Amino acid sequence: MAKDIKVAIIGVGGVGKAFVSQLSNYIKNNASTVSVSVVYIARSRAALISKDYSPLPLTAFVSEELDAASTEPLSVPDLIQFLKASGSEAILIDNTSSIELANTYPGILSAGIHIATPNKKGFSSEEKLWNDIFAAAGNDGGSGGYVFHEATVGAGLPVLSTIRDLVDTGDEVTKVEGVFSGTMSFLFNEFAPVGESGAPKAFSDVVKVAKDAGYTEPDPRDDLNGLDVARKLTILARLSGLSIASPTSFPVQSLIPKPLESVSTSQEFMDGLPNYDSEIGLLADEAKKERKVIRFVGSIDVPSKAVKVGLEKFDFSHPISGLKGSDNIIAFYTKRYGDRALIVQGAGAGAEVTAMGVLSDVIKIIARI
Ligand code: NHO
Repeated sequence: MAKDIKVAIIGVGGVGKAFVSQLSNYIKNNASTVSVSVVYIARSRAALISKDYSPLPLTAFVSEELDAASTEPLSVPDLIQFLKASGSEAILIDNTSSIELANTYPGILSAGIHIATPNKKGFSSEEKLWNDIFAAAGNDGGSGGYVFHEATVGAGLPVLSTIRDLVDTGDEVTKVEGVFSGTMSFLFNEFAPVGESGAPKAFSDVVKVAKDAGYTEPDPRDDLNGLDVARKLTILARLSGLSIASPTSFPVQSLIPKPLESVSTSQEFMDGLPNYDSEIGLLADEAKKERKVIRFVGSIDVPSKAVKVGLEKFDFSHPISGLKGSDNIIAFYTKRYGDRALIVQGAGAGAEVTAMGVLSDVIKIIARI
């Protein structure tokens, strides 16, 4: 008999829409072995609820249907009760970036509901939340639901599954380093390309191009402050066995000029940024004279417990220097792999590849229940 699984989706933005489309295809292609019904879809202010647990239609218009919906979303306790009352295994997909929702994961997991999410907040905030989530989860033999969050680092790239496999099979991770932000990757691949001999670009111009093309957050300071990368490093460091209090408990270099930190609008920030082009331009020029480029990277040195995020110089021939577009690259140095790192590289940002990471987690959960 086909496994019967109920799914609740919270958050239908860029990633959520791509996820709904990919899940719809998965359901069609696997109808003979799994019966997956999406019974709840919610955004901040409205929800679609299938009270009799029949599957909600997963059309390309889910977002518009939510816009038109007048039903209030359920509170988390009510959602848990609704899913438990179905009598089936249930998976909650959190496609938001809400810390309030992430704070409720321990209770959701304790109720036996599984979670798949690209939301970094639950895994990269205070260490207590991380501990509470994994104490409640069934991942390591406990009685709670399974929780998977592959897309919190490197979107759909197999980054977290790789580090888990290394650790679970008895290897020892000694160092992890790489480019973890698609936005930062794009900015520096454009601003300081390898061997570029033409006129140097102004950093503020590159930020403007990236902003206009939608590669940055609406306010580019949310990319340039380094916190997104610090959150990803926190997750990887914890999986490598380090105790990390929070994403601000280690050095994180912000690329926001101090006087522009407090300006109130994104436009004011963009207007002021050209005044600071010379500082970062100088760094790039100095690196070029050494046949190097600057890149915004993160690294974890496990034996010395050192985690840091910021600008570093790399030889023209280094794999980090040769990245293209908004690709990520993550190098794992371990006892088994020795000096030659295990490298994962590819598109690390964007709705489709992030949604793929979430769906692959859903498929892993389905295989385990
Ligand atoms: P959106 O488009 O803002 O959508 C969020 C949705 O959640 C909205 O519909 C909003 O109404 C809803 N929502 C918010 N709070 C809610 C609540 N409490 N209850 C109900 N609904 C609520 O965001 P995205 O882009 O779709 O992102 C969704 C999640 O995926 C976020 O946690 C984000 O951090 C995560 N994520 C996105 C990406 C990406 O490429 N878009 C990536 C990873 C994770 O790999 C990607 C990445 O790291 C990009 C990064 N900027 C980089 O490397 O440069």
